[in-house]
Amino acid sequence: MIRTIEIIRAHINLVTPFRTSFAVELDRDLLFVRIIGDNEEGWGECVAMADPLYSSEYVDGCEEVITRYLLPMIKPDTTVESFLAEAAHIRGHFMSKAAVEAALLDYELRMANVSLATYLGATQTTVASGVSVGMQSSIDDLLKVVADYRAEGYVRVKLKIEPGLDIEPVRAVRDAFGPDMLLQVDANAAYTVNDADHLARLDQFNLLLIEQPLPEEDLVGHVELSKRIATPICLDESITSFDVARGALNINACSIINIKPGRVGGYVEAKRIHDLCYSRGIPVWCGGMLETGIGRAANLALAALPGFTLPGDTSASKRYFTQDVTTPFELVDGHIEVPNTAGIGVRPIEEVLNRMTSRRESFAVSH
Ligand code: NPQ
Ligand code: MG
Repeated sequence: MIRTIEIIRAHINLVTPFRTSFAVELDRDLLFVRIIGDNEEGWGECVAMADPLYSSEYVDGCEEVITRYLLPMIKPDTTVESFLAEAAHIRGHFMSKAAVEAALLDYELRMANVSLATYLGATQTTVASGVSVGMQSSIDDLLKVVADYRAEGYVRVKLKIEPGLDIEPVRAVRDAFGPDMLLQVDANAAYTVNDADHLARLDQFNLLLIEQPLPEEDLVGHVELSKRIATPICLDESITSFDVARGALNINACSIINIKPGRVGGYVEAKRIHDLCYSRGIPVWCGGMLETGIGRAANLALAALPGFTLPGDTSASKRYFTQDVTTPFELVDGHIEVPNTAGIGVRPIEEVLNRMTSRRESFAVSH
């Protein structure tokens, strides 16, 4: 029986500033959900940023939604299934729902002694790892950073782009690392459909894909853009649910999807999107939100499903953090091992998490 739920707020520094078209991030504001039962506990990590710059969600807002609306739904005998049925009445707030779902999943699967990977239907024991490279202050710096990641073994490179910091950096990386390196770009919605001719200049670099060139709501703009550029369009921010994914595919707004469990309301919804794409031959890959080992472990389980045929942003812990909250995930031959013990397969290292923790609140669960 579930007895207590904790909300843990913490803070972790990034090893190096991460610049995207929407922000320069130096650190990460963390929110964990901890479900405590009689014999087990379960952990979930909320992926929301401190500010609503990637999407409308932000971590203080998530804490409000979780404590005000979602935690009261949890009773001693709540299951993932019963929680999802109730939480469906709350509109939106995908990242809040995903954090609670993840904790319930970990709790339930630990009690059943089943790994999240097995539960989701994983077919791979390791996952090919890509790296997301922030914008750098010069092309020389960019080439150095990419060279370091290549030396570490990352099998795919994703460059963050924005208007004016796109063609030349991509050209430089393509020239320096050759035609065979798997290379893609992510605009985080920094363009408009009027930039179609400009974006068509990226076609010459044989990119795997361009991720989210236009705003989240502009699905129809992506349809138009897809007719004017040859580079495959992959959606990230736009895909907030199974229904949106199906619609985007039906109208040809994208030919590839970046699946982030946090963005779509959880691992169950993420699996539904995977299954849809798999049945249609649409490649998917697992995105990242600078998760600690808690969220990273669960993402690896998802990324081990058969439809994840492109390397994801599931990088090693040290890409982002000097000291991860869990035992660090490491790259071996460009791959990361999928946890195979019960639940998400990892736990926070208590003293490490305590050092980072700013606040911990406890909620009693009753009928
Ligand atoms: C993306 N992630 O694919 C996101 C964007 C992103 C790995 O590129 C704090 C929290 C900082 C979430 C920076 C990658 C972030 C963040 C970037 C998400 O679009
Ligand atoms: Mg993205």
